[in-house]
Amino acid sequence: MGFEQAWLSYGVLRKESKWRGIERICADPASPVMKNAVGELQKALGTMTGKEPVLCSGADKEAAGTRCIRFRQDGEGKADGYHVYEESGDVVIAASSDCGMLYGAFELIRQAQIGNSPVGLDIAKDPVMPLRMLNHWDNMDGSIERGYSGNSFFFDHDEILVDDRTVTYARLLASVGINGAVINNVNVKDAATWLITDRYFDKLRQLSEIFAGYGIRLFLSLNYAAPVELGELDSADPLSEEVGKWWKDRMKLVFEQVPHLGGFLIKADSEGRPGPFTYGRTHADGANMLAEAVEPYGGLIIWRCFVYNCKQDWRDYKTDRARSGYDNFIELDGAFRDNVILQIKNGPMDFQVREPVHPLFGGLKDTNQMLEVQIAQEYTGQQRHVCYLIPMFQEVLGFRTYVTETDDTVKDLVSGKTFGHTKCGMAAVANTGNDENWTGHDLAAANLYGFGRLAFDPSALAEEIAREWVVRTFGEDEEVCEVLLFILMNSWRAYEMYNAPLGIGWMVNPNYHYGPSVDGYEYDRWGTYHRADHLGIGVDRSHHGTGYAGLYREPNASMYDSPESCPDELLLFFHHMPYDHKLQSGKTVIQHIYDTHFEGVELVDEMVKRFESLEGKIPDKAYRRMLDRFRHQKEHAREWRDQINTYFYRKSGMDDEKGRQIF
Ligand code: GCW
Repeated sequence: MGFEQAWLSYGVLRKESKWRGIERICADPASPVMKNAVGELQKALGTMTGKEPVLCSGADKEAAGTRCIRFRQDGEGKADGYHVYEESGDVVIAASSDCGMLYGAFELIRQAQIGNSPVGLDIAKDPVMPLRMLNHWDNMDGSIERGYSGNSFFFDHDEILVDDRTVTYARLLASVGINGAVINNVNVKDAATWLITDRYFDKLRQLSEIFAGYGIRLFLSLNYAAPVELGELDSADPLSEEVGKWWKDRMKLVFEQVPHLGGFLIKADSEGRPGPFTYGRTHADGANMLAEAVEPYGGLIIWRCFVYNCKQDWRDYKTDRARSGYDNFIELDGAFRDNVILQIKNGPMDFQVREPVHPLFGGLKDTNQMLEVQIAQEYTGQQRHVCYLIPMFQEVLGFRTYVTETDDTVKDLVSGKTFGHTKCGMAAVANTGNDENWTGHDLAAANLYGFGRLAFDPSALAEEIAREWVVRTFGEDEEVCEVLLFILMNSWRAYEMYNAPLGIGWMVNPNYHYGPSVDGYEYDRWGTYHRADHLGIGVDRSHHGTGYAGLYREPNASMYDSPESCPDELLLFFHHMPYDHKLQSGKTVIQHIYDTHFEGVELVDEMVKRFESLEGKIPDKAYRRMLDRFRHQKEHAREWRDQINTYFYRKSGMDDEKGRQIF
């Protein structure tokens, strides 16, 4: 299938643009990364100005008055940081590493695209998070778990694909500073277990070299039971000497064959995946054994904390899925080797439209940690509804954990500021596939773009990121920009309004997680209940209930523990409340449910109305694709509104004070 260039599809610059005067690039690119840095500038400026800058040697200073882009080695600079500035008409990219030079080159391209002049340019940036990763849930048969943009462009029929699309993918990632990618699903089964065997080494090496040329390290998801499933051992006990040796030998081979490999991501003892529990061992035992095996090659073991009992009884009010990540890992704080990173989802449940921040953030003190978010919109409209998630991620990053007196936010923790960790960062479950536009919904590309920008620089504002993405993708038309910004910036709020109310989550159809089903998960085994009856709704996670609120540090614990101080948006996550309880907003719970569901639909109607005014102003193909999705969203938002409102109207017997139609 063909593919588009997303935000790297360059438009023509205005006549008076000062970038037009840059006729040369002075460099002697030796490494693949430097070659790409130069090549990207040539390609971009060539397309934008209609005249490709000539490459001449860095030693070649005089070329009769023409302006150039130059590279300058900067011994002082932080790894992968850059400084781009104007110097007597020329533009200089200064960095201490090749990767910094590449990021600097993409910074220039960005500046040109968003209409800024090279004259007086002076921007210096260091990546704030050391690891900025995508996690693909791609299966080797070509399907994608929770994929909403077609099939995998990494795998098909158990083979690895390496082609033009791979290169464009790497360019897109590097252009926003992403420096790691896990290409296969964390649920490692069948052929994927064989990725660490000679069946796949050649293709993996090719792929990793393309990635490395763009400063991206290739990672793989690992099957914890590989020694058994590959038929070589009877056990995967992490404390068995034989098992340890098997992994050491295996990793020696893997890293010899795929030298650019960064390491492995592991989902163990989670949702039926194998792990150390089988042998009565801990997560630390399992992770440390693997970490020891990859340590000689500088490899990392990224171990997921998404561990919970998925065979719960809905009648059981004591077991709390929200607690389980914390309960499973907190005792192990300090027990992991230095090249292990724990990867923690943003919330304690599973990527709902609203959740509190995971209490392991601020719980753990002595362990490398990474934040996992999901830009694949599993629970946020599956890339058929628009839902720009960067504002949500920003709230998560800004959350104060109180683990220390200052520098205690999630952002501080995962950027290494709080405890001086260097192995940390942020990962996003990817939203890409082989659709022409990469992300199914054209507007979902803003999440891919935004994730990279945010991980590089978490202080960037969600709205600024969105504006930049719009301009880079659709050009500088003010009206287009205004309309798409309105849509993006209201989209998460709108989705939350017509979704499950007040932080309760989960009112979706089981398995595929799309569309409303209030009781879909209520009598199931997954630990995801709303506990609604005719008097009230919500899960008591206070000290009267599961005690989950107490897992936070003060003052967060007390704030969540009391319904008086718990923020409205999370009230039903933490408390079981009567329908006539008055929220801080002054509305009752039931009236809030009715109002937000009606207003959410109205907001979507407004978004769609404004979108329709863009016909003819954005490329027709993209317009049609989006229009299709917006029409569906409009209808589907009504389905959400009516199912939720009707359910609670029938349960509570309470009228809408505004007398609107509820069935
Ligand atoms: O939310 C759940 C998803 C699973 C996923 C799991 C996980 C990859 O529904 O599809 O498995 O989370 O994060 O491991």
